Amino acid sequence: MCVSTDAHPLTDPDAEGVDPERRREVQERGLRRLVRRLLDADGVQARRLRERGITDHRDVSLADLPRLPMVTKQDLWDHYPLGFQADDRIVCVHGSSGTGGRPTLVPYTAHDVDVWAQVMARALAGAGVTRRSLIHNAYGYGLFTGGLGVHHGGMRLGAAVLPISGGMTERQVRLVADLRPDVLCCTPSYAIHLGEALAKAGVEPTFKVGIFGAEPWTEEMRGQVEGVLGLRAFDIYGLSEVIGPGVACESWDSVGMLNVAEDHFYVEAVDVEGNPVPDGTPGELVFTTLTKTGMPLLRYRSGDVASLAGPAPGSARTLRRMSKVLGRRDDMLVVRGVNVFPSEIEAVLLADPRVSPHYLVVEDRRDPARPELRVVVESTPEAGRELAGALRERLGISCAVEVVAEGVVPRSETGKAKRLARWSAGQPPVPGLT
Ligand code: DLL
Repeated sequence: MCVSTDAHPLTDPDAEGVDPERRREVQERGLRRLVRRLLDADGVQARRLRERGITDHRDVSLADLPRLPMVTKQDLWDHYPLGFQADDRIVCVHGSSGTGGRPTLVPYTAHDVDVWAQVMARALAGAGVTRRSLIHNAYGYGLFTGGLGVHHGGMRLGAAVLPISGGMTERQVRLVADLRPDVLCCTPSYAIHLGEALAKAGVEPTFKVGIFGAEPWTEEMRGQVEGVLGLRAFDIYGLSEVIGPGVACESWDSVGMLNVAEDHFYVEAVDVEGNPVPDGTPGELVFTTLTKTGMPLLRYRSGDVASLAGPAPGSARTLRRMSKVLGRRDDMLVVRGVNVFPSEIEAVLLADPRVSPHYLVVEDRRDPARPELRVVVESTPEAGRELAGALRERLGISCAVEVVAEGVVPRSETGKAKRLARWSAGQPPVPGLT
């Protein structure tokens, strides 16, 4: 096994390292081909384009993008199951379980799977994975894109992939001891869980790097993951609608931001009205899939809030970068008129070493006239009192800190961690909360 820490090879120099002006030309051609595919498919997106007077792909340029129509998750739900499919050469379907049990399904052509393998191979290589690596892939395999996304990319890179998937932690501990993998891929919350299980079993972690995503996590959480597993933790971002993991990923030289694979996924950041925000200002990410064929999307509103920036100075990668995701637009809590992202709460909690990384933010709206923000932590009563002060200072509103015993906050062995519960009636989201 071998992780590369001192070289940061570009697996795709023509795409990752090209002069941005030249990339823009490639993107522009990609945009025109996309518009042609959409008009030919004659679906919802074609109708909206025609309504805006666009009947020929040669009419559009990148500069026109802000006035082109957008697609939302609601549109995908309204045309469930496969109303946005634009090609009949489908080889697989993935998706996300989504809120309210409504899945979003995404059909892929062989070409799309090839693009996916390519961007995932890039992402893994940027984090130091080599063809001599063994990847312990504990993202779930199935409809969820995490498991198979890493699988495709790892194999494309020539690394070995252990498709352990999520859950059955005892078996995972056993295989870490027996196979000594150097790369861990899973959600950041499962990384902590696995790290704790390894410590409990007296097994020394063997990982050099970890590539974690699929849920929001802060710099403080990164510190915890690196501490418990003794590895370097990288953030990877993606969403099923666009391709899955691999839309953007940190590399050794990306200075805390994620390189966007913008030759395939053109990114914009917009405000609530859909107007562009300047680099450095948080906005909702909007993606245009320049090369996808199975379910191509023009200006898909992701719901994820992050800021954009140019390439890292001095890096061989010339790609635009995105910050870590601050949260989802619809996860933003508005409590007594103040906007709060759960990630801001996490930053305060995990800055205190007495607090376990397992926590839950509860938006208690049982009395609609007096909504309350409550934070359930596993810690000491003394730390709980101090946290209440620190949270008031950071957020500008007071919230109740509820201290519970270790193990009370529900853990997720598979899937994404649940960090936010909205409580308007019925059973408490954590046992014992009144
Ligand atoms: O979560 C794809 C993925 C798998 C990404 C493995 C990274 C690693 P979905 O299930 O469709 O796809 O969920 C997409 O998850 O819109 C974000 O809200 C959230 N998300 C994904 N990665 C991150 C991240 C996969 N690194 C939704 N940070 C997205 C914060 C993330 N949120």
